[in-house]
Amino acid sequence: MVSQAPMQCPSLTSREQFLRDVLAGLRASPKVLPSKYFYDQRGSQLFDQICELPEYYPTRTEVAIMQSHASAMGDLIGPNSMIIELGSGSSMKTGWLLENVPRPLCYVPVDISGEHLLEAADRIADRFADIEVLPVCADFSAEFELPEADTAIDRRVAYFPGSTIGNFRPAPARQLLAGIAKLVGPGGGLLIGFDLEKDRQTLEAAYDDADQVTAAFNKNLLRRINQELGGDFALEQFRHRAVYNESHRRVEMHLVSRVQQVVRIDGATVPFAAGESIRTELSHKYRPDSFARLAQSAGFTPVQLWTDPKQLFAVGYYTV
Ligand code: AVI
Repeated sequence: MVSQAPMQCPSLTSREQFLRDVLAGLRASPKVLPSKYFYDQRGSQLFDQICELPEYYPTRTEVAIMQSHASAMGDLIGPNSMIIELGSGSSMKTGWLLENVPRPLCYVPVDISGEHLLEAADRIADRFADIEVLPVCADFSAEFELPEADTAIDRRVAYFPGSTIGNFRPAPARQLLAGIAKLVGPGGGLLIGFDLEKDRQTLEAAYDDADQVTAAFNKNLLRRINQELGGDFALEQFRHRAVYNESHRRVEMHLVSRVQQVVRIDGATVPFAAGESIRTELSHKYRPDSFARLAQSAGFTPVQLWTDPKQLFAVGYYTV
């Protein structure tokens, strides 16, 4: 059953805020653009395509881990739980978990995109008639209020799949995890997917695929600036670059200017030297122990970790 309470979505980022963020990033040295702006409708479609690419191992590996270990995860979570999925999107990986958590159970998908959220909530409610589904339209990286469940809840468990935590630098990642610890409270849990450190070749191929889907995803940010902010980026004058920065244990995505040029955005001018780059995304990779330290610094205690046979990806359970 999906809650009938009226759902209010916070207003999406305004054009002014988008423009402010873009100009501040392009005036910085080195130039940067926030990766949260990747995900307009086209960007979300391209991201879905990325998840299917042979080079992009994280999605299928995480799904395989969930398929193999959901029963053990469900046992750890236990009955009378509220599962709060952060950035639930289409609730793709949720089924395996919900099938395996003992009842009674309440599921709270949290996403900024109201349309996506309600469709996914309906699908989950149709499939699991005995689960109370309470969608919340919110930006999970900011504070938001949890709904009241009909049945008494023994614990709250946040589910944060997809290695989205890797897109945050260490300090904001710690802050986000500390916010999750506060949300679930004492006795609560966190089931989280994160990407593991590995060889440079595998990592760079995952972010620079042969079919150039990731390149299109990266350049979509410039197309979006053109469309929504009246920019005049010539997309063919920028090259997609993905590089593993080993000292920071992160893959960086860049858009590199092929020539010296000046770009105009809403009356402002942004000069580029030939070869100058805009950094558009960071994707941090962890070792089991480095992630455990991060989680501990945010108030969590590591309970169990599941990985795949090639140790490409990990899903961990932590409690407050
Ligand atoms: C959403 N996030 C976890 C993806 C990642 O792997 O960092 C975004 C992505 N960027 C390029 N490919 C996928």
